[in-house]
Amino acid sequence: MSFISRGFKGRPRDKPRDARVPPGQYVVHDFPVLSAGPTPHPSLDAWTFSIEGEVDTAKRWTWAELRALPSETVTRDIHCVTKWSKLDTTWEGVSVDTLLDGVETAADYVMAFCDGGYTTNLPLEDLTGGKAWIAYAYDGKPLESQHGGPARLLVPHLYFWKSAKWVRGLRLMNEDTPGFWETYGYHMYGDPWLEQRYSGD
Ligand SMILES: Nc1nc2c(c(=O)[nH]1)N[C@H]1C(S)=C(S)[C@@H](COP(=O)(O)O)O[C@H]1N2
Ligand SMILES: [Mo]
Repeated sequence: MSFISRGFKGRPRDKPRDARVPPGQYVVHDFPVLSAGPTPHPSLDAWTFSIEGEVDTAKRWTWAELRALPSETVTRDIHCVTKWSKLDTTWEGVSVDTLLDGVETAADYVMAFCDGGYTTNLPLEDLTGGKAWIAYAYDGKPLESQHGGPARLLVPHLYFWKSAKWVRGLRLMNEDTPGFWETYGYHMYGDPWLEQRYSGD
């Protein structure tokens, strides 16, 4: 063991590369596209983002309203279940905390829903506390359609299938109900550090 250990102190980003790549993953430098169906091209005039389901009062934003909310720029590593990881991806969007501000709910789970019908389920806790965003820019440019533009969910601490592209809202639920890939056997939670790829992992 070396006397000066790089991994010993500092923020997670200062970790050596290997320590940032979850087990079974390899690093890519391109940005692969993984979509279960065709890429939707919704009109921004009709676009809305909703918070609905088990909430006292549902909330809804137009595109202009969403863009007017305070945004954050974040740089995170992303991890696809098909084993590619991409380090230091930079996104801009609205924190889910901002959208949930003032929302009263007893629900513990969320179904993200999208144009095109894709869904994915997550614990509400994984979308709060500065861990998730509705992202509309990537690398300083509007998010490309193929990567989920106009806006996608970004939940980088879980496998990337939880980061729903073309997201249109969050439905709060009392029970954890499987979304699209979860119905086909993907893990209900999807922690890349625990290799929770498929149900039973
Ligand atoms: N609406 C929607 N969101 C989706 C998907 C999809 O098929 N439809 N694929 C998921 C999967 S499996 C991955 S790995 C990422 C891929 O995002 P990318 O195409 O921007 O790399 O989006 C996730 N979000
Ligand atoms: Mo994926």
